[in-house]
Amino acid sequence: MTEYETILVDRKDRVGIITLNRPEALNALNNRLMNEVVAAAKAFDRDPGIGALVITGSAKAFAAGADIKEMQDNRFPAVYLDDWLGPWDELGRVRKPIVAAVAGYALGGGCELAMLCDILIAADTAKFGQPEIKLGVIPGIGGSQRLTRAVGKAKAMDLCLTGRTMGAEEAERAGLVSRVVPAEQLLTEALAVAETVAAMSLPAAVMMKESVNRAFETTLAEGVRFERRLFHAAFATADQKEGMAAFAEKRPAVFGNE
Ligand code: CO8
Repeated sequence: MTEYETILVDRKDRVGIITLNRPEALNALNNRLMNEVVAAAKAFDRDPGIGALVITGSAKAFAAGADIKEMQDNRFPAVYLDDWLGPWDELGRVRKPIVAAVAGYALGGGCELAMLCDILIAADTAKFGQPEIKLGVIPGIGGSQRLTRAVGKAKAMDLCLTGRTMGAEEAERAGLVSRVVPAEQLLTEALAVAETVAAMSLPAAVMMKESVNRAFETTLAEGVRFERRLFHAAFATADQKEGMAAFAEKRPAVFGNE
C-alpha cells in the first residue's frame, strides 16, 4: 500500500475511503495533499474491487481551503507555467461515483473539493463558503462555476462577493447538498450511500455519472442524444440482462460488473 503523509486511505467492502488528515491546519489543501488525494482516487478508480469512493475530513473541518501560507508567495509566471492546481482537474475525471462527507468548514478549495464530488452529504455542523475575496483572490478549482450551477446566480454572487459562510440547512435548501444528517451519523450515512452505489452495476453507475455530468457541459439536445447513446449501449452489458431478469424473477440482482 502506498505511503501517504496528508491523507488516510482505507476500504470497506467495495468502497474506497480517503480521509484528509492535516489536523494542524484544518485540512488546508497544500500541494502534497492535492497530489495524494488525486493519486489515491485514481488508484481506487483503477481498482476493479472498488465501486464508489468517499472523501471526508475531520469533525472540525472537511477542508479550510487552499493552504494560504504555502501559496502566499506564488507569482504568476511560475504558477502559470507549472499549471498549478491542474491535478485537481484529474479528480474531476475519476469515473466512479464519489461521495463527499462534509463536517465543519468546507471553505474555498474545501468547498470546491466537495463540489468536485458527485453526492454531497453534510453534517449539521457543516459550513460552506468561497471566502477567497477576503484574501484578494477568487476561487481557482471551479468554485465560481460549480457553485453557480449548484445554487444559482443570486446565492452564488452573495456567497462569493461577501465571503460569508452558509450552514448545512441553507446549503440543502439551496441545492448544494443532497442530505443533512446529525454530525455523529455522517460517516455511517456516507458509507451507506457509497455502498448502495457500489452494489449497482459498475458500467451503469459510470454511465450514469458521465451522463448527469454532461448536463453541465452541453445543450439539452446534445445531452439527450448523449444519454440515448449510452442507454442503447447499456443493452450490450451482461448487467442489463441480469438486472432485468432479476426483476422478472422477483429476486435481487447480482451484478458481475460487465
Ligand atoms: N491555510 C493554511 N492554514 C490554515 C488555513 C488555510 N486555508 N485555515 C486554517 N489554517 C490553520 C491556521 O493558520 C491555524 O494554524 P496555527 O495554529 O499554526 O496558527 C490552524 O489552521 C487552526 O486555524 P484557526 O486557529 O484559524 O482556527 P479557528 O477555529 O479560529 O478558525 C477558520 C477557523 C474560520 C476556518 C479560519 O482558520 C480561517 O478563516 N481559515 C481560512 C479560510 C479561508 O480563507 N479559506 C480559503 C483559502 S483560499 C482558497 O481556498 C483558494 C482556492 C483556490 C484553489 C483551491 C486549491 C485547492
